Amino acid sequence: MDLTALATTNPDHWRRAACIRTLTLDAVAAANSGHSGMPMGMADVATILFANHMSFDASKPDWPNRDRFILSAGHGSMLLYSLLYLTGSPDMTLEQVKNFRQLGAITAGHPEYGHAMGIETTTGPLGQGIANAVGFAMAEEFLRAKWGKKVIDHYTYCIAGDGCLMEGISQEAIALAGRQELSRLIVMWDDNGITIDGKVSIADRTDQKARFAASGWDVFECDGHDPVAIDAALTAAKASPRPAMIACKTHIALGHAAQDTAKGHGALTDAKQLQAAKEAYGWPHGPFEIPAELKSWWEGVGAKGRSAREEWETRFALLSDAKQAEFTRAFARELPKKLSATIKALKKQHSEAAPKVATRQASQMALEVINPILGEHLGGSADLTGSNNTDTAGLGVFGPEDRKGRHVHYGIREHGMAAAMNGMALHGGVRPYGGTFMVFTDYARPAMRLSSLMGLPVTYVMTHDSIGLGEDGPTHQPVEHLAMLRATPNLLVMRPADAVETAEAWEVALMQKTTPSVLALSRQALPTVRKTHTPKNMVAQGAYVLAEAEGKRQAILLATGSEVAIAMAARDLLQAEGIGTRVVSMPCWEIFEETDEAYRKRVLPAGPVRVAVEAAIRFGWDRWLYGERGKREKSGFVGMHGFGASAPAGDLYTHFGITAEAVAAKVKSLL
Ligand SMILES: Cc1ncc(C[n+]2csc(CCOP(=O)(O)OP(=O)(O)O)c2C)c(N)n1
Ligand SMILES: [Mg+2]
Repeated sequence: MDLTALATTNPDHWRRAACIRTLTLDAVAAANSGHSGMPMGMADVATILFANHMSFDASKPDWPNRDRFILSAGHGSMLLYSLLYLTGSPDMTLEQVKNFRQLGAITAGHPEYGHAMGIETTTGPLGQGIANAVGFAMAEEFLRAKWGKKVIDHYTYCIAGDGCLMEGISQEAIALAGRQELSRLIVMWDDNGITIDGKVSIADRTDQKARFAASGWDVFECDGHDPVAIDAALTAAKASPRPAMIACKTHIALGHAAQDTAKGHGALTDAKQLQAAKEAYGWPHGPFEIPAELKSWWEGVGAKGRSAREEWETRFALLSDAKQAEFTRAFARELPKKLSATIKALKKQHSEAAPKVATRQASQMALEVINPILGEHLGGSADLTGSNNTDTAGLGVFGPEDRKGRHVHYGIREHGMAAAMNGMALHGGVRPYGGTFMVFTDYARPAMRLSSLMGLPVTYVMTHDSIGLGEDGPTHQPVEHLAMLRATPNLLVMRPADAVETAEAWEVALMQKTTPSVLALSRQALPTVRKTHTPKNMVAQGAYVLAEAEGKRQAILLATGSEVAIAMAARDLLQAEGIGTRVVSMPCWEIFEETDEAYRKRVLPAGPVRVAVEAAIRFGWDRWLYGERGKREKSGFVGMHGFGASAPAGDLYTHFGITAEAVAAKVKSLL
């Protein structure tokens, strides 16, 4: 690589890009950890992208119509932090850059959503960012159709590395984007041929350009260090009617002794080599020092979009008051006022009619009344629409054929769906929900974890939530998934017992602004257990007394979802023998845990025998059986102890001993 040629052909550009390279070197050296090579290799691409193409206003990083920039190769976080600092983003001070990777700094090892405006998503788990970007671009298409070009009209740019493209999730994302013809999505691939273990070729020989093309993308390429070529590729990519991938041929750790080697991937901290690299850049300045004229040029880049932003604000102000309020409401994740009354009316109807329906069907009944009111609700399913019951009347199919459609055919791509929903929620103005079988939360898990970590109100409609799904057998029957989901911080796991609780669970999910929800829903029909209407949302209590003991309270049965009806039947058996039995429905542990002690004490008083019943493994139940004033020797569990089996649901419940009789017997053995 002839650095002198690079430096002399476009000297101004060279010095601008060197700002990113040297800040990266200095920050990584100060932290004595981090990843230098990626930002050093992609500095030229990022400089041209921000200077010539990105529409944004650094002084207002949350402007809704800004272009989005997603650094999927999150280990290269110093690229993003440098750009935010240089362009003058208010949160990103030089002090923060100097505190790279330190406790409390917003410059975390990998970019974390919420640490600073301008960090559009949390990246680090490779491949997530590019899949988020697909969701951003889908949200943009939807909102452009809904609000018109004057309100929403922007690009989504993404930098992805070799690692992002090797991860399986990238295939789901790329294929989805191709089918969706997301012409405003532009992915810049950092084609440096290097990963941690060495050359990419030791593990991969994929023709990435052919791969993208095969999925319906337009593919461009450029020398990732030639500003003119980069600019031309970006211009062409923007004009393309399909999603665009630009293969940017780069040198990892450009200008450093570790250039083009795996060593260049990580922390380049050797002082002499660092100095030599700076000399190669023609950079005589001290650590973290950006010469004033360069800083001011970069701040000019940050201010370039100000007029566009102000013009947007003027256009926005011309919308009717109602439209402005509606837009602002949706972006603030507020619910329409009518929603609560609508849910109450549905609950009342269910309590009176007492339908015997699967909760997946009850979920659809709830969506039928929610979706007409909640215009930003964008649903979908990973090829199980008819099973997950995520579609509602007149919703329409979202796609290039109809950008106002509100149900997405994600294809058999659970992981890609979850990551795309994260992107939609991050974009704002959209409330995503998506369905698959509960057992396939495994396939979506890395993105679901990020919903929780980022605090995104995504709703996961997970149907077929136990052995109750029957004949599809143990591959499809979740047993450990509730425990796994309940172990995840900042995730509401709701397992409603009937149509009433399902309507309440939907309301609870929609009330969240910074917490994702999983609705664990049954395939099999369940009787209505809430036959008396209460305007109060009982799922919002987490757990509650569904049926009180008659006579002296000797037992408390704790159950969720489909097993609540079993607990109720067990109560009948026990009461018939004069054993006073209370049934507590526990649709959402996380909320119950958060409610005040006095309420929890009322629901779970000390003394009686406690038996929990849930068609899943026991893990986690001890919290409610022994904790909360319970006693080990007076508690029991009726549920699964291993994987399920293939048979009709009723036979399975008998086979695995999850029956009213078994519950009653367990109680009696403990009395
Ligand atoms: C899902 C996931 N697996 C593994 C890692 C650890 N990791 C971080 S960077 C990296 C190599 C990435 O290679 P590439 O994208 O080519 O980045 P470059 O070395 O070019 O900077 C790996 C394995 C990760 N961050 N995420
Ligand atoms: Mg690489």
